[in-house]
Amino acid sequence: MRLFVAVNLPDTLRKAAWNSAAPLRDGRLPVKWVGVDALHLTLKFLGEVDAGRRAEVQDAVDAAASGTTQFALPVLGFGAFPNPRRARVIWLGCDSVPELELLQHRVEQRMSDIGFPLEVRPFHPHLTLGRVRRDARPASLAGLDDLLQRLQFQAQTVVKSVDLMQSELSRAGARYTRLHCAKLDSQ
Ligand code: 2AM
Repeated sequence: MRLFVAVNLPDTLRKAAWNSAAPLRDGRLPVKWVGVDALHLTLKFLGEVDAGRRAEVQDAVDAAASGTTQFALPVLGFGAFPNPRRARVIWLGCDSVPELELLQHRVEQRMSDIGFPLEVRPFHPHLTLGRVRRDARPASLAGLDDLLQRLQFQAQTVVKSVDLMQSELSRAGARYTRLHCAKLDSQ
Protein backbone atom coordinates (compact mmCIF):
# COMPACT_ATOMS: atom_id res chain seq x y z
CA MET A 1 0.00 0.00 0.00
CA ARG A 2 1.10 3.53 -0.83
CA LEU A 3 1.28 5.52 2.41
CA PHE A 4 2.05 9.01 3.63
CA VAL A 5 1.73 11.01 6.83
CA ALA A 6 -0.28 14.23 6.62
CA VAL A 7 -2.08 17.00 8.42
CA ASN A 8 -5.69 17.26 7.25
CA LEU A 9 -7.55 20.54 7.50
CA PRO A 10 -11.07 21.14 8.81
CA ASP A 11 -13.75 21.00 6.09
CA THR A 12 -14.53 24.71 6.20
CA LEU A 13 -10.91 25.76 5.79
CA ARG A 14 -10.32 23.21 3.04
CA LYS A 15 -13.35 24.49 1.13
CA ALA A 16 -12.36 28.14 1.60
CA ALA A 17 -8.82 27.37 0.45
CA TRP A 18 -10.06 25.49 -2.60
CA ASN A 19 -12.52 28.27 -3.49
CA SER A 20 -9.80 30.89 -3.24
CA ALA A 21 -7.91 29.04 -5.98
CA ALA A 22 -10.87 29.12 -8.41
CA PRO A 23 -9.26 31.76 -10.69
CA LEU A 24 -6.39 29.32 -11.25
CA ARG A 25 -8.72 26.54 -12.28
CA ASP A 26 -10.56 28.94 -14.60
CA GLY A 27 -7.29 29.88 -16.27
CA ARG A 28 -7.21 27.11 -18.89
CA LEU A 29 -3.82 25.97 -17.68
CA PRO A 30 -2.44 22.49 -18.55
CA VAL A 31 -2.89 21.36 -14.95
CA LYS A 32 -4.59 18.46 -13.23
CA TRP A 33 -6.34 20.11 -10.28
CA VAL A 34 -6.68 18.47 -6.89
CA GLY A 35 -10.28 18.05 -5.68
CA VAL A 36 -11.44 19.90 -2.58
CA ASP A 37 -11.59 16.71 -0.49
CA ALA A 38 -8.02 15.78 -1.34
CA LEU A 39 -6.25 18.95 -0.14
CA HIS A 40 -3.76 18.08 2.62
CA LEU A 41 -0.37 18.96 4.05
CA THR A 42 2.12 16.12 3.61
CA LEU A 43 4.65 15.64 6.41
CA LYS A 44 6.26 12.45 5.12
CA PHE A 45 5.80 10.37 1.99
CA LEU A 46 6.46 6.70 2.79
CA GLY A 47 5.81 5.21 -0.65
CA GLU A 48 4.90 1.57 -1.18
CA VAL A 49 4.74 -0.26 2.16
CA ASP A 50 3.94 -3.91 2.81
CA ALA A 51 0.42 -4.16 4.29
CA GLY A 52 1.86 -6.30 7.10
CA ARG A 53 3.76 -3.25 8.38
CA ARG A 54 0.68 -1.12 8.92
CA ALA A 55 0.57 -1.51 12.72
CA GLU A 56 4.26 -0.70 13.02
CA VAL A 57 3.84 2.45 10.92
CA GLN A 58 0.75 3.45 12.88
CA ASP A 59 2.69 3.09 16.14
CA ALA A 60 5.42 5.32 14.74
CA VAL A 61 2.83 8.01 13.88
CA ASP A 62 1.45 7.72 17.43
CA ALA A 63 4.95 8.04 18.87
CA ALA A 64 5.61 11.17 16.78
CA ALA A 65 2.34 12.75 17.93
CA SER A 66 2.77 11.80 21.57
CA GLY A 67 4.06 14.71 23.64
CA THR A 68 3.32 17.20 20.83
CA THR A 69 0.88 19.95 21.73
CA GLN A 70 -1.82 21.28 19.40
CA PHE A 71 -0.70 24.44 17.62
CA ALA A 72 -1.92 27.26 15.39
CA LEU A 73 -1.00 27.01 11.72
CA PRO A 74 -1.34 29.96 9.33
CA VAL A 75 -2.30 28.97 5.79
CA LEU A 76 -1.45 31.61 3.21
CA GLY A 77 0.29 32.50 -0.04
CA PHE A 78 0.28 30.87 -3.45
CA GLY A 79 3.27 29.61 -5.38
CA ALA A 80 4.70 26.92 -7.60
CA PHE A 81 7.55 24.39 -7.48
CA PRO A 82 10.23 24.78 -8.65
CA ASN A 83 9.07 28.24 -9.79
CA PRO A 84 6.04 29.72 -11.59
CA ARG A 85 7.67 29.84 -15.03
CA ARG A 86 8.66 26.18 -14.96
CA ALA A 87 5.92 25.04 -12.63
CA ARG A 88 5.40 21.36 -11.86
CA VAL A 89 3.30 21.78 -8.72
CA ILE A 90 1.01 24.70 -7.86
CA TRP A 91 0.38 25.18 -4.16
CA LEU A 92 -1.09 27.12 -1.29
CA GLY A 93 1.52 27.62 1.42
CA CYS A 94 1.57 27.09 5.16
CA ASP A 95 3.73 29.10 7.54
CA SER A 96 6.58 26.95 8.71
CA VAL A 97 5.92 27.66 12.39
CA PRO A 98 8.35 26.01 14.87
CA GLU A 99 5.68 23.60 16.14
CA LEU A 100 5.09 22.31 12.59
CA GLU A 101 8.84 21.96 11.99
CA LEU A 102 9.12 20.01 15.22
CA LEU A 103 6.21 17.72 14.36
CA GLN A 104 7.63 17.06 10.89
CA HIS A 105 11.02 16.35 12.43
CA ARG A 106 9.51 13.90 14.90
CA VAL A 107 7.67 12.10 12.11
CA GLU A 108 10.91 11.90 10.08
CA GLN A 109 12.78 10.58 13.09
CA ARG A 110 10.23 7.92 14.01
CA MET A 111 9.96 6.74 10.42
CA SER A 112 13.72 6.62 10.14
CA ASP A 113 13.81 4.49 13.31
CA ILE A 114 11.72 1.86 11.51
CA GLY A 115 13.73 1.97 8.32
CA PHE A 116 12.30 4.66 6.05
CA PRO A 117 14.96 6.85 4.44
CA LEU A 118 15.28 10.39 5.78
CA GLU A 119 14.04 13.11 3.41
CA VAL A 120 17.01 15.05 2.13
CA ARG A 121 15.03 17.91 0.57
CA PRO A 122 14.12 20.89 2.75
CA PHE A 123 10.59 20.90 4.16
CA HIS A 124 8.32 23.36 2.30
CA PRO A 125 4.90 22.91 3.90
CA HIS A 126 2.18 23.28 1.27
CA LEU A 127 -1.19 22.11 0.06
CA THR A 128 -0.87 20.93 -3.52
CA LEU A 129 -3.60 22.57 -5.60
CA GLY A 130 -2.62 21.11 -8.94
CA ARG A 131 0.04 19.30 -10.92
CA VAL A 132 1.17 20.54 -14.31
CA ARG A 133 0.73 17.98 -17.06
CA ARG A 134 3.96 16.37 -18.13
CA ASP A 135 3.54 17.36 -21.77
CA ALA A 136 2.77 21.04 -20.99
CA ARG A 137 4.81 23.57 -22.96
CA PRO A 138 6.40 26.36 -20.87
CA ALA A 139 4.56 28.95 -23.01
CA SER A 140 1.25 27.54 -21.81
CA LEU A 141 2.16 28.70 -18.26
CA ALA A 142 2.88 32.28 -19.34
CA GLY A 143 0.15 33.90 -17.22
CA LEU A 144 0.67 31.78 -14.12
CA ASP A 145 3.07 34.06 -12.25
CA ASP A 146 0.69 37.04 -12.46
CA LEU A 147 -2.27 34.92 -11.54
CA LEU A 148 -0.51 33.55 -8.44
CA GLN A 149 0.46 37.03 -7.31
CA ARG A 150 -3.07 38.34 -7.62
CA LEU A 151 -4.64 35.56 -5.56
CA GLN A 152 -5.29 36.09 -1.90
CA PHE A 153 -5.91 33.71 0.94
CA GLN A 154 -5.08 33.97 4.59
CA ALA A 155 -6.47 31.78 7.32
CA GLN A 156 -5.43 30.00 10.45
CA THR A 157 -6.27 26.60 11.83
CA VAL A 158 -5.36 24.66 14.95
CA VAL A 159 -3.58 21.41 14.16
CA LYS A 160 -5.04 18.80 16.49
CA SER A 161 -3.92 15.56 14.89
CA VAL A 162 -1.63 13.90 12.41
CA ASP A 163 -2.90 11.20 10.08
CA LEU A 164 -1.60 8.09 8.37
CA MET A 165 -3.00 8.24 4.83
CA GLN A 166 -3.32 5.77 2.00
CA SER A 167 -3.07 6.90 -1.59
CA GLU A 168 -4.66 4.79 -4.30
CA LEU A 169 -3.73 5.80 -7.81
CA SER A 170 -6.02 5.32 -10.76
CA ARG A 171 -6.70 6.92 -14.13
CA ALA A 172 -9.24 9.19 -12.44
CA GLY A 173 -6.52 10.49 -10.09
CA ALA A 174 -5.38 9.73 -6.56
CA ARG A 175 -7.87 8.73 -3.87
CA TYR A 176 -6.77 9.40 -0.31
CA THR A 177 -8.10 7.54 2.72
CA ARG A 178 -7.33 8.22 6.36
CA LEU A 179 -6.12 4.96 7.93
CA HIS A 180 -5.23 6.25 11.35
CA CYS A 181 -5.53 9.50 13.29
CA ALA A 182 -3.03 10.33 16.05
CA LYS A 183 -4.26 13.11 18.29
CA LEU A 184 -1.92 15.81 19.57
CA ASP A 185 -2.08 16.86 23.23
CA SER A 186 -4.61 19.59 23.96
CA GLN A 187 -3.17 22.98 24.93
P1 2AM B 1 2.87 16.83 -3.21
O1 2AM B 1 1.54 17.25 -2.70
O2 2AM B 1 3.92 17.82 -2.94
O3 2AM B 1 2.81 16.35 -4.64
C1 2AM B 1 0.42 11.85 -1.52
O4 2AM B 1 0.81 11.46 -2.79
C2 2AM B 1 1.28 12.97 -1.02
O5 2AM B 1 2.63 12.52 -0.96
C3 2AM B 1 1.25 14.21 -1.88
O6 2AM B 1 0.95 15.29 -1.05
C4 2AM B 1 2.63 14.33 -2.47
O7 2AM B 1 3.23 15.57 -2.34
C5 2AM B 1 3.45 13.40 -1.67
N1 2AM B 1 4.32 12.64 -2.55
C6 2AM B 1 3.96 11.86 -3.57
N2 2AM B 1 5.03 11.29 -4.15
C7 2AM B 1 6.11 11.73 -3.48
C8 2AM B 1 7.50 11.50 -3.59
N3 2AM B 1 8.01 10.68 -4.50
N4 2AM B 1 8.31 12.14 -2.72
C9 2AM B 1 7.81 12.96 -1.79
N5 2AM B 1 6.50 13.22 -1.64
C10 2AM B 1 5.66 12.61 -2.46
